[in-house]
Amino acid sequence: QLPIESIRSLSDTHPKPPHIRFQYGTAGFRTLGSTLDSVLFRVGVIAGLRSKKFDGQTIGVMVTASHNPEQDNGVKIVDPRGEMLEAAWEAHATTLSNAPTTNDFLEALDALVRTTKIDLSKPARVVYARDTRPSGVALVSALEDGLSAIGAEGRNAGVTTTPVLHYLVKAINTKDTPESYGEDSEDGYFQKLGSAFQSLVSGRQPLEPLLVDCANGVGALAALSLSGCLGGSLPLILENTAIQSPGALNNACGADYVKTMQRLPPSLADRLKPGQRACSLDGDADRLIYYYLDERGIFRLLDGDKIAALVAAFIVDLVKSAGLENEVKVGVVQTAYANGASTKYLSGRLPVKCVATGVKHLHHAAEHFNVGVYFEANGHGTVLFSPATQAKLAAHQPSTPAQSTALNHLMNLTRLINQTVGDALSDMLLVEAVLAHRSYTGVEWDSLYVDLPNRLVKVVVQDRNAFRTENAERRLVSPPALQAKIDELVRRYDGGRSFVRPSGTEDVVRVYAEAVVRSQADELAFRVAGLVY
Ligand code: NG1
Ligand code: ZN
Repeated sequence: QLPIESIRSLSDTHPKPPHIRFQYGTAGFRTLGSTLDSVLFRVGVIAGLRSKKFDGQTIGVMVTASHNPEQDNGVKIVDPRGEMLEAAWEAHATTLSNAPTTNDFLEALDALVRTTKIDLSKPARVVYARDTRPSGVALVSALEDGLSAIGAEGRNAGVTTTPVLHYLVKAINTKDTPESYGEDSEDGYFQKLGSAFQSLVSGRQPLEPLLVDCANGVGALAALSLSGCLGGSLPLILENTAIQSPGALNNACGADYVKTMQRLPPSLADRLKPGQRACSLDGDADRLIYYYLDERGIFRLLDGDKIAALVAAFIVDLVKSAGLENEVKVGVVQTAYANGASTKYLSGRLPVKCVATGVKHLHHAAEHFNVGVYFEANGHGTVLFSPATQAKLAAHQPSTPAQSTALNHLMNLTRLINQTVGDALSDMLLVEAVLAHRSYTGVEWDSLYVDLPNRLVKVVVQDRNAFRTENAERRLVSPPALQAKIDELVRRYDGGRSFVRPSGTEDVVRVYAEAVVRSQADELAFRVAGLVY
């Protein structure tokens, strides 16, 4: 039986605001923080039920709105293996969050328990965390009310990054098992990353200091803890660490700003010396964008596609050096936003798959490779080593010292890389390890291929649901005839490519365009936007 009275009395203190429709989208619930009280309460109850469904395994809840402005907030649920919530439950979460009254909420809960056959006598455990947004404090206490309403045991992981929360979920659920993922604490995670990184770079030329733009968010705290676990192997210069300054979060800084504006955060203008590497995290530290100033002081972007190219080529070489090239196949997963030049570069070397936007899709596609490298152009991604591949690495008997070294590096990569979700800090160490091995500066890395100039614009439309796509979102099927008009325009641009899709996180339609010449990419984007409007 559902604890109806306890849910009822607490639910009444977290009423759903009328006239707002919530949606569990690609990044969970995400909107103005001040409207999310009832959603957090209900997510607490849902997470408790989800845990019961998994026989008391721990479920994660992360309170964040990532790269969005400070006044926004959001919440997402993490499944027992540290992965995103299963799609069917996204729909349940949407339904439950929109029940107008407490009675409707109780009825919907009852229906969920029956249709998904939840055994309510099972225990429920939930670990939760938040980013540095001021609205997070009250939202966490609404979440805690939801947990106590359903009788779930809560563990507060405090203020930390999204990927740390994912890690904790997996570490807690594998604790004391042969698959143990590591110690279930933030410090345990950073120790694990730090030791894998130090093994990977030991004996190499020491790395030049790296400038890290922390977006004035939780990444500032995490990067500081991490740097304490690196044993001086990588000096970090932390910038934009003002987590207490109202309005500073993601404001004119952070990975999303740098990628979208294709420019340096103004706050770094006097900080970055030509040739020096720098990177930006986003507000919950799961996205990473690199950049540098060339010898003329011109800003050069090293985005998620460049990270994928750097990392995939490195892993392919290690696999070959370890004598495993016939047994371990490396593949790359991208979305339509990947720069055309990156797709060309990669597909000449490896299998490359294109999937719909959203980490979930990339992650699932990457699981089909022995080693799946996935990065969104915006800097969100990671590398997955399949369980069979990890077993193969562990069992492989190297026949030369060179094979043994390469094998060791591969094993350290499996420890350095967060296998549950993209992590800006783990990815940063990955990039730095590859640069150290290759003796690359930003310039050499950048020259793997030359990006096609591109432009991404948002268009506010009456109804973004009128826009439906096919072929991994590269073509529109509706509104009718619009795709034919886009095709007609694209044909007129040298190296032109453009596509239109509805955003899953904002009430807009996105238009992407690229072409051989900068001005043409801009023009194409704005003309396609004109067709959409
Ligand atoms: P939408 O709003 O669906 O385009 C954005 C990003 C995605 C992904 C999600 C989740 C772009 C063009 N889109 O999705 O890649 O990161 O947010 O955060 O960058
Ligand atoms: Zn993020």
